[in-house]
Amino acid sequence: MAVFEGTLVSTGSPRFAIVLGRFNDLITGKLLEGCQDCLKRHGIDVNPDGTQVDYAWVPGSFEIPLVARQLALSGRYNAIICIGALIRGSTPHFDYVAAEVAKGVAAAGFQTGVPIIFGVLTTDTMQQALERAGIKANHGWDYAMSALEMASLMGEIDLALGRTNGSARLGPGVPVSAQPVISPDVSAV
Ligand code: INI
Repeated sequence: MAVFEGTLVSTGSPRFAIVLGRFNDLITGKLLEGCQDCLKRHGIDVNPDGTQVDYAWVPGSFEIPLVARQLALSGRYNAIICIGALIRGSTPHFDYVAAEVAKGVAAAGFQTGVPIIFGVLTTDTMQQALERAGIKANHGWDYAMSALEMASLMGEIDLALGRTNGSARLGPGVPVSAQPVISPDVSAV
């Protein structure tokens, strides 16, 4: 029998997409910086003009699952990282959005077989969000680590099951236009 375990060292040239909510972009921008820092220090080229990371900005967390699923269906990515920041207000809005984004991100992963990382902060206050987006720690780093590990793990499992050639999980016939989905904001980061 086997033990499957992902590594954090990128073999081959894995591709990632990062889906980001603009809502509370003071927070999501900082999470993105942490995420990019981690990917870069693990040998990933995070340049939006490069070949390894594409970026998609959405209005708010509620829109994240749809775009993550669409990107996953392309067959182009080894993992997708979803970044959002939900901060509780004085109405139930937060709860509705939080529930849907969590379910939607999970469903997108199940439906497509692509690891989709849930990097949506849900906090009661802006202070709590700031603490998790750079003041005390930056969870963007953790999201990137999870993406690296899951991309590697899925490649390893595929290889063992004889599905594909492992690290190149995505075979030929990648259907998407080769153009990355880029918002102008990202190139300034
Ligand atoms: N979206 C967020 O990402 N964070 C929030 O805190 C938030 N709040 O509080 O309203 C939020 N709302 C917008 C929502 O995600 C959708 O973009 C909007 O409802 C349009 O569908």
